[in-house]
Amino acid sequence: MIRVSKVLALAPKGLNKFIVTHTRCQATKAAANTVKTEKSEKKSTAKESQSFTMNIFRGHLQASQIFPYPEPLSEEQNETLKMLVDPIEKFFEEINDPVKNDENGSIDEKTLEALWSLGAFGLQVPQEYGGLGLNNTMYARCVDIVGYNDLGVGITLGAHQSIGFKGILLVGTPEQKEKYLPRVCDGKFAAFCLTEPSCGSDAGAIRSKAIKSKDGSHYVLNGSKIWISNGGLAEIMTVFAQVPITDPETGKTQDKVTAFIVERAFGGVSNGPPEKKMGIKCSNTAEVYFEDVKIPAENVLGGEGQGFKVAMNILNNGRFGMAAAMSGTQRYCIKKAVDHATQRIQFGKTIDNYGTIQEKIARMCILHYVTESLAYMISGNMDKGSQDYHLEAAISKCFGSESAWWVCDEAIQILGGMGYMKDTGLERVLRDLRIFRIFEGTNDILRLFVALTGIQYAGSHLKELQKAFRNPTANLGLIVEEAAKRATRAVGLSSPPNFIHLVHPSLADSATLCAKSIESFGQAIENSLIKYNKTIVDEQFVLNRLAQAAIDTYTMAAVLSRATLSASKNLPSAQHEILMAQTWCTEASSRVAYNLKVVQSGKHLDVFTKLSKISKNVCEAGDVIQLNPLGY
Ligand code: MYA
Repeated sequence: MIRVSKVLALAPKGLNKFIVTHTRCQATKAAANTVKTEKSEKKSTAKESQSFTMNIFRGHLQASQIFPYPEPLSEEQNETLKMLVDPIEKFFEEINDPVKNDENGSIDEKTLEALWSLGAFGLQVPQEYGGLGLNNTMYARCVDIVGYNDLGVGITLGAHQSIGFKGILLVGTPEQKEKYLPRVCDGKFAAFCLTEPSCGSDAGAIRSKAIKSKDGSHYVLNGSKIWISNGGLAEIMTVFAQVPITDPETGKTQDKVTAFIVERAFGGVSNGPPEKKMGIKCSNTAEVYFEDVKIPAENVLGGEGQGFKVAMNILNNGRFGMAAAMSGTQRYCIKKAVDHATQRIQFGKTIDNYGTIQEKIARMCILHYVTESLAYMISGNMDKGSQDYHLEAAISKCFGSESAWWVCDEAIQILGGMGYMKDTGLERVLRDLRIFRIFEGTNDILRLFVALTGIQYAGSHLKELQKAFRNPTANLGLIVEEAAKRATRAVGLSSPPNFIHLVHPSLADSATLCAKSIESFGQAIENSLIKYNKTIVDEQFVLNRLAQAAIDTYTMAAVLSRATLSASKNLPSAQHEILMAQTWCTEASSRVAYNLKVVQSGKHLDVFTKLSKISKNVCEAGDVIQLNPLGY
């Protein structure tokens, strides 16, 4: 169960009173003018975030990570990347065989060796440690190619560097980097060992335990992990375990998750056989066991008791890579579908002439465009030093994995019977894709994460308002600003956060739709907070729809930014991109409006109650309730 640990406590009554009083008595224009002069007085204690998504929970537009669309590569970096793209593509054309990998359930030595010698296992490791030193954008481009060609190989690469040793890169000490990074670039596989039978989505529920020796020189680790990608291959692992830690002030001892760098060579590390899976079969997935493993104290990663944060950091940091891979996979599926649709003649015409197929192809291409825009927007922002990208990264993982699933499914539909045949290649991709909605944080958990983190942010702002009312003279600016906002909203004169000046003129209407979504989203969040207060954390039917509205709103902003950049550069694809962005914004904004209506309408809330009851009935019975119409 997700907890929102920070206080969401609001004063709904106080807030309501405030809304009523101020909407009645304020002249909107005068109030708005006062806001401008008083703004400087505003004292904010809530942590301000640069994240677009976080801010829409307050109904604010924070465009600094949206406009302009990031272009973080220098000329030199572009050149380096181009030199790398060719050999990677050549590797997939000439050496790697995804069909053979899938059938064998492994990648042969020659293929792995080719990947090691390309430097593909150390893409982001600084050159001083033997890696290629790529930034996130360059990494995204490489992963995009991998996703196009072979997701199983992608997982072998990704489990190694996106999560396996990422902790060392992010929070390792200079000594840890010095010792381990050269090895993980030179033939030693890494793995990320978090999941246990008792700990899937609930990452804090780890049972593996590490006890510190009396002299403090080492820890002894016992426990086991399941479904570890590269678990049977890894020599170096990031392992999470509970460590009993005594608070020097209270003397109380508590288990706290701690991250360790564990070498197989320490002894006591073993693994089970490779798991038999639906897809990504060539990647190795295994249980890993730790029996009295002696870990030197200097192998604690990120500080004793800091393991949960280290794990979240690693996962947050790598999620954009998933979107980049999913973008490549979608491109592969689209290519297959288009090749077929433009050649297959039915009823006297190639099938791409029919509206049904046209709608499928257009929607596939738009989903791909959105996914690609997210992946490179997030990696670009990270490269520019952004720290506030967690919600966006989670969104990109959900969006990319769901889009890829849908795009692959539609590609199979376009190919008809041919799509269902193994030889066409889409059947393998569909199997490979299924796990992407599950691992690295299930999409369901990530949606709740997005909704609750955003709500917490909005809640902290409302709490600040509540505080401001206790001392109105000292907080006049904040109060007047809020009053003006509410007053204009109440009389229907509110102006949504306007950003048409940031987009290409042909996208002005789409930007207005996005802006309206931001405004009504902020309002819906506030209403939900006032209605549910702290119990919002238990309203998952509502939270999922709020998360969906956040996803739609962020994706609108991302494509508006990218299409604007393409238009400003006069790219040959600009008009096509504008078409896709316009179409996406029209449909996404309608979905936002619908989802926000749903969470605020009694009729729909009643549907949630009914759905919950249906599920409870069935779960109590352990099976569907009704007999079939024949009664036996
Ligand atoms: S690896 C295993 C994947 N497992 C997961 O991802 C676990 C999912 N669970 C979670 O993320 C958390 O437990 C949730 C937190 C979200 C449920 N960022 O009380 P809390 C802070 C930053 O709410 P919980 C795999 O699958 C929070 O603010 N901070 O915690 C390998 C609070 O802070 P404070 C966060 O109830 C697959 C504290 O933590 C985050 O447990 C192989 C406690 O919060 C966050 N996200 O709920 C893939 N969450 O104490 C290969 C919480 O300060 C890779 N917090 O208030 C391939 C990739 C490359 C692709 C290549 C292919 C070609």
